[in-house]
Amino acid sequence: TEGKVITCKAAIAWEAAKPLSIETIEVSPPKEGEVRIKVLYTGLCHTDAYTLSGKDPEGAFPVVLGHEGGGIVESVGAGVDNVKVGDHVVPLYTAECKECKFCKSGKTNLCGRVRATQGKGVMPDGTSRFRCKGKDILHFMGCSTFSQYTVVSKYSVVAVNKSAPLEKACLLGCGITTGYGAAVKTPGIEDSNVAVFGIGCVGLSILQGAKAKGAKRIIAVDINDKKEEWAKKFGATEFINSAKLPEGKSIVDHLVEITDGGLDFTFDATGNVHVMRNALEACHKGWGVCNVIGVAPAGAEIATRPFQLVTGRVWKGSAFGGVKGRTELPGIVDDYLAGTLMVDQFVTHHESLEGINKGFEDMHAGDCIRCVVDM
Ligand code: NAD
Ligand code: AHE
Ligand code: ZN
Repeated sequence: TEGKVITCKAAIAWEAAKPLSIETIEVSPPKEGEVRIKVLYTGLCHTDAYTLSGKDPEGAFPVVLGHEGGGIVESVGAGVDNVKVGDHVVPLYTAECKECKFCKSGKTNLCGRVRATQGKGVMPDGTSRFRCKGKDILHFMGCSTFSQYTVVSKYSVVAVNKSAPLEKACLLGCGITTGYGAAVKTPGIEDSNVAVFGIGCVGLSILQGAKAKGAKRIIAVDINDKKEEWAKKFGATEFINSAKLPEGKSIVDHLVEITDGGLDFTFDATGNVHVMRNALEACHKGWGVCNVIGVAPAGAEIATRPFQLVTGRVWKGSAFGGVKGRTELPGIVDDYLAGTLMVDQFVTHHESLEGINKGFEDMHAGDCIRCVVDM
């Protein structure tokens, strides 16, 4: 197949807010600096549903969505030396070129190399590798894992240990790494009080990371009672249903009261801007840090009284848990293999590619942490 167009199946989003269509798609060979991957499994992340809904300001159609995948390198273009044919790989929506201002700063995992074209849904040369029914189809987040074959930049892929089952390790391509990284990379979380808002795949992974770092008190907040059992399994010491507080009591007042002035660290993993405000305001005066991870719809903005910041609370955020994918993801996969990072437990639902729309329905049902699609 090397050097040839591959014809395979993909789930295409022709337009916003419509179910995906399973289509026959043509996937061109990788050009210079590109890698073609046979995608074996993909997780369904809330962000795929968000972009499909039309609420993502960068959303463009028709597109092959999906960014939480695991697969095997089928072929590589000229100048690719970081992965080879047959490697087990995870595509990276947060690329790492190791050479740009961002990568060299030592201050961020964001990379400037391919982000502009990635946001436009094309490869770094400005064109697409996908065609269907005579039309070019856009890429998504530099990954497009809802196709049996995809093409990514060499900066957007990392090889991982072959003993890791890809049907589970695919979740390290987004949800688990995003939460776990956000917690374990937070300096000073040891010995602290932490609150996590939103107990989905991301929130559970934050709980797991906070526990691994030795946080003293880990409070999980959700509006779904079913999340209590999940939260405790992943390290929460307490669970609060913020929709069931006594009349007139806000979640901020309640948290500040039970923690003697507020939390050292809070995390938003809901994407709701009102929750982001609560997460900031529940921080301890003088030093509390709120990390925003959730993704909010186009047009939504966060607000608080500036006095909240004047008095020492910090609002920050992170993408992909602050993890540098090519440098650090293999180590996280090894943690999973060593049994120090729970991954298998996140998979609550399975679907075939044909059943992918059912997977999105499962996602909204309330008892789904992650659905993994067998491509
Ligand atoms: P999810 O839907 O599985 O989990 C969200 C949880 O939030 C659910 O348990 C829900 O009941 C809860 N929730 C909803 N409203 C709430 C409220 N008002 N108060 C408290 N809890 C509430 O989603 P997920 O896959 O875990 O993703 C969480 C968010 O993180 C999404 O917005 C997603 O787009 C985003 N995300 C961001 C990154 C990043 O790199 N920054 C990566 C992955 C996902
Ligand atoms: N494209 C949107 C925002 C979407 C967004 O924030 N994406 C997160 C990852 S979500 C993964 O499930 C992210 O990493 N953002 C940083 C980046 O560089 O994309 C918008 O508002 O335009
Ligand atoms: Zn995601």
